[in-house]
Amino acid sequence: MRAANGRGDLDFDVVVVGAGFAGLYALHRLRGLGFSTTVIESADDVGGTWYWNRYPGARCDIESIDYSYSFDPELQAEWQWSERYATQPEILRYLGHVADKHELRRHIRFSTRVVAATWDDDASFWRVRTDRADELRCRFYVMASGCLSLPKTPDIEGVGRFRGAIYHTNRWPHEGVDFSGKRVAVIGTGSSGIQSIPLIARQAAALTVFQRTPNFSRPAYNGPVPATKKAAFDADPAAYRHAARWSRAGVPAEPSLVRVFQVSEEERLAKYEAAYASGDLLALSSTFADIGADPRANQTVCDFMRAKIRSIVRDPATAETLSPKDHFYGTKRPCLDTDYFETFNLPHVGLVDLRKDPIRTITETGIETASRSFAFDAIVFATGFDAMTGPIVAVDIEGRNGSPLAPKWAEGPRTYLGLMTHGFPNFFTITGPGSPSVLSNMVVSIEQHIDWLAACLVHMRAERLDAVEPTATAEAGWVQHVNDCADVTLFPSANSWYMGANVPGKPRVFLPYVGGVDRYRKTCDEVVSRGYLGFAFDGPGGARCNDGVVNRLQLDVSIVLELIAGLGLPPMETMAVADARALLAGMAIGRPPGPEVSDVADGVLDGTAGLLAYRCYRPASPGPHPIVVYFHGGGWVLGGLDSDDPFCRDLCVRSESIVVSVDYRHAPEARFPAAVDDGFAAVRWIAANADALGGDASRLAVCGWSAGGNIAAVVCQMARDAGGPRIAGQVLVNPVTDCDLGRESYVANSDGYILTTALMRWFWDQYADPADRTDPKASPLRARDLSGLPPALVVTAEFDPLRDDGAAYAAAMAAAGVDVCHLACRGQIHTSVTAVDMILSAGGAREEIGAALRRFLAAPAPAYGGEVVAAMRAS
Ligand code: N01
Repeated sequence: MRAANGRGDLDFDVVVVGAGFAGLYALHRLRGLGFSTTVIESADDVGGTWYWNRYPGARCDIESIDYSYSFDPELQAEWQWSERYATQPEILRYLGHVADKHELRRHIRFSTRVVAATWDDDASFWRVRTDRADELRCRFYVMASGCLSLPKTPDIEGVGRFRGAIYHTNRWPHEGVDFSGKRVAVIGTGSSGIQSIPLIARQAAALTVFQRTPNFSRPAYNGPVPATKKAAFDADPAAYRHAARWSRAGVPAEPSLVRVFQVSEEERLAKYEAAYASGDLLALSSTFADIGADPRANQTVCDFMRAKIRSIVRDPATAETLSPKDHFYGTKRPCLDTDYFETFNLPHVGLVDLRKDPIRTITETGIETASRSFAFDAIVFATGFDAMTGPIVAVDIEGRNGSPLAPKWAEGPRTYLGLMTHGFPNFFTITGPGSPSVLSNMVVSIEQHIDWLAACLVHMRAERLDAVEPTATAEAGWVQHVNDCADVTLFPSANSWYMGANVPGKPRVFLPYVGGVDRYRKTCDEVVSRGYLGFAFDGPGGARCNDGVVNRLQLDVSIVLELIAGLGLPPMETMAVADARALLAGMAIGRPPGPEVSDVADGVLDGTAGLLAYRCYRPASPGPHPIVVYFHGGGWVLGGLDSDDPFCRDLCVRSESIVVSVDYRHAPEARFPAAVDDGFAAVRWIAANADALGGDASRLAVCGWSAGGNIAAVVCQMARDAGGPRIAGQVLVNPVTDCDLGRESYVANSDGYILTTALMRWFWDQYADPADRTDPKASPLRARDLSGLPPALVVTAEFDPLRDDGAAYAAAMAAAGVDVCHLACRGQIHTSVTAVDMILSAGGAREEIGAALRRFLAAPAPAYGGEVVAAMRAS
């Protein structure tokens, strides 16, 4: 057979591995577009995961209306699901029906396994070898081999010795198993164990469940397809599918913007009860916006779920054993069940806690734990999979220059968009690592990937291109982005298969992309609209590459920017000053309040032209404490004691210092140099009155953000020139250090990141006459001498017009011999660091700031925030 695309004698344009949901759709779609395509499948029929996982109770846990193809309107209309959550046989029938309807089977090589795939660099094609000793040459090699298709080898001693029957949930006998009258062991309590245990218990004479980690599970409340769901779908299937494609998890749902502690406990519990009663897998984790990221918020769900377990399981000790305590809700995949916990009330069902009584060995007749010996007729392994990367690296794949894939991924998968990997042209992974995949409704993600792939192939055919490959830059950027996104969530804290933690020796890397189906789809579309950003093409049509990195902003920063853009606010610089101040104050309403501190007291101090208000935050530990004098941001025009209150609390806790926030006079009412003169007067007053504040004047630092950073920098210069007070350190967060608005960052980041270049110009106009702006008290970068200044931490943000201001000042101070640390925050904007508990990805920067202040002030490190995570990890 001659391929339709490109040069050379190819057998196929495309070889696809796997005939599950992904392989079947890929085959249909690509053939429909005129690409000669074959599928290689190791099973003897279609179905993929639904072919293999035939254990009792196997069914989907995303509602069947959602967990089904959208590409064929006729199929949607003709196929009616019999249950809300269809059983494995029904889903398998569905896939068989799809294969028949679209005449796919004759293009599938069943009972054939791909063992190797090698890229031929000279001819730009893949040689795909199978266990039938044949070789297929194809332009494109697509692994649609599933994320959970390679069973984990049970790492338990003595498996081979057992003389009874052994079953694996993921390789269940087609003829079924009758456990009647049998003594049965089940090892493993993930989704497969939790679905099968109640049904095995119904048959078996005795069932013993061997549990290593208890899992969060709740009732599926399965039954007929809910009328409301069906009505929503039938009313407009296309609109319904569109909503799914642009949703967070591939199922239509509105994300919550409310945080757990914004509502009363009563309201919170009512929401949890409603989510629990819904029988919807995704409902509970999406009740509040911060469940996936905030340990304390998540604990409320864990507590709720543990109470449910206690209310079902009659024996308190058994209930305790079944209650998950070592991971946050959702960080290991939660389950939906039918009578799972109820099963442990049955007299013939026992539970062994392997944490307390580990398996020593499997014997000829049963299982021996540290303290007991059990006899069984059958052992069921529900021990899971080598997820996501396992099925891919199981094939011997060699890319450019004969480089194998497995070593490249030895420290964790490296992909661009979860679709491709550098050095392996024309090799695609459907729902591969680095894509939403297992965190989403798989069918939606599968269709999205295949549609993207199909469009890419059509593009290449039109442009006469033979080879496509992501660049090293694009891939490195994506890997970073995937990790950055995971790091603001609680996922990395769990020993889950998402982290590769279930397979001994597998690197601990979060495998899927947590940014959401909608954001991911937007990203993939953006890559195409930017000329296939980050992909290099080659072929008779020429070589081309628009190299670059997509999604350079941190995930939570993007979300905040989108929310703000959605408000449609007018630019501040077009407003009257009073209106701009009111707007800023209004935007602070409802934000997270910041951590609790021991004491907050307002007072007044002597400024240069009268009294100034201040707010003093005290830590809980006994004093006297070091003191941090803080100057808020707001372009010398906006802000006050309230505007930066959460950040001051955060500073107080992290630095274990008294923080005194000073309400210096604002422009335009009090123009330059009122703000800096007030700042210096405040530092003098605070140093002189340190005792009364409970502080230690000999350990005093300054900190400021934005225009406040400008004031802090100038105050350090003034104190140096005046011979005191002695300032032990300065922390300048995104400071204004110069009046030159022509720096590169003012151009590159002029708009779109909250602080704009136009707004900075407006601030300067309010604050200082042009003639005054070059005064070092306005532009501290212009000071003739920067030597002798206190040690400094300068924090800058990548997407801030002021980025180069801070960088230039850090460099100039360092050149003058000052001890300077410059912390450049990747993917952050001007407002990130001060957005406490909102921009979680800036938490590391806040910790660095606390550490710098402790260093300057020689205070010991405090316990902060992550202690719940630490406790979880320790347990
Ligand atoms: O596998 P798992 P699964 N000794 O890895 C335990 C999807 N799925 O097949 O947690 C003792 O979740 C292991 O213990 P621990 C779904 O995405 C969906 O159940 O590692 N125990 C764990 O309890 C799911 O998440 C559905 O400490 C050992 C269990 O075995 C994914 O597939 C249905 C052990 C394995 O749980 C995997 O689920 C089924 C040992 N040596 C699956 N090794 C739907 O409803 C492992 N364990 C759609």
